[in-house]
Amino acid sequence: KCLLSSNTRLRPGNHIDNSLDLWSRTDVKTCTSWGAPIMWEGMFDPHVYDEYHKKTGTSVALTVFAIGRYLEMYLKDFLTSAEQHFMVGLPVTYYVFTDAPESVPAVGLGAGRALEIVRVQRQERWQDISMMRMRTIADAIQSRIRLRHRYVFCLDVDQVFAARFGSEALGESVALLHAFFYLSPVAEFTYDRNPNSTACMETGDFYYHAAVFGGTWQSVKNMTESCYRGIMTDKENQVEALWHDESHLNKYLYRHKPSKVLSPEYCWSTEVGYRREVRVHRLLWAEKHYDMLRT
Ligand code: 2GW
Ligand code: MN
Repeated sequence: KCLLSSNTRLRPGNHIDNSLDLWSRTDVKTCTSWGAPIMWEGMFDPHVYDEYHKKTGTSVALTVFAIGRYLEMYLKDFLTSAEQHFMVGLPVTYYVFTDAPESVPAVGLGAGRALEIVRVQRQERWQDISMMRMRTIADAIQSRIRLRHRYVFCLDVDQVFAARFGSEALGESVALLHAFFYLSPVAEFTYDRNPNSTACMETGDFYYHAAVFGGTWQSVKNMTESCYRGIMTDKENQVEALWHDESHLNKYLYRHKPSKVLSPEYCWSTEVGYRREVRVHRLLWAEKHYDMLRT
């Protein structure tokens, strides 16, 4: 029931050009109720976006955290695959936040691409490792990213790029549909429902996945600062949102609608099984080792 018909042909800046039918999807919803595009394979011309962003001198910061065992388990594949697929042809700087800078693997980088390591404290609880990212990202935007990059993307490290994750994903504020819930009704979304948490919400638009979010540095700064404030207020009240930072992100994005939404093609899980409308797997969840990690 969430499948809407549409014939949209997207241009950078979200200008819709209906003059030709070459770029369209009729099997999925391609536009939110507030007019933001939902990016599915087949509804945009990648070259048009790439040319636009090359011409306008777009530069992208990609933040990723690799703390404790996540460094040895995931970082190398994440970075190597990003070099193959993430914003290829544009200047990209990886900001790797880690408690073990000396263990960051050497990865060959393409022209215009750089990697910076930022040392961070390791938190005792894994929930805090995940939640503290909001604070750390906001600080890094303020101290360095905003001076050099127009756009910021913030990703989990436990995933691997498998196909183009390109400049069509850039926008003012960008959120991702969670692969488990993009067809589910609101009642099934795993929002925080505890009225004592600042992340509590009874209804919403979508269930967004915190493994990928981004936008201009200004909007990502607002997003992460606001989520961090919610997390800290909850701590003072001795509550923790159901899905930690992800619950706070969902609350923020309900109040501040994203200007662009990414289909689950941008972060797919093979656990979901085959879905005809998912034409490409651009980024895939890596295998979880909860038994080893969440102890
Ligand atoms: C996290 C959980 C359990 C044990 C360890 C960690 C952990 C996470 C860690 O030891 N080191 C570390 O660097 N992290 C970072 O936090 C890493 O970048 C990782 O991708 C991120 C989020 O943790 P992750 O990927 O294990 O959580 P998921 O895949 O279940 O993520 C969703 O829910 C999280 C909140 O519980 C976040 O919102 C995340 O963004 C969501 O994708
Ligand atoms: Mn993850």
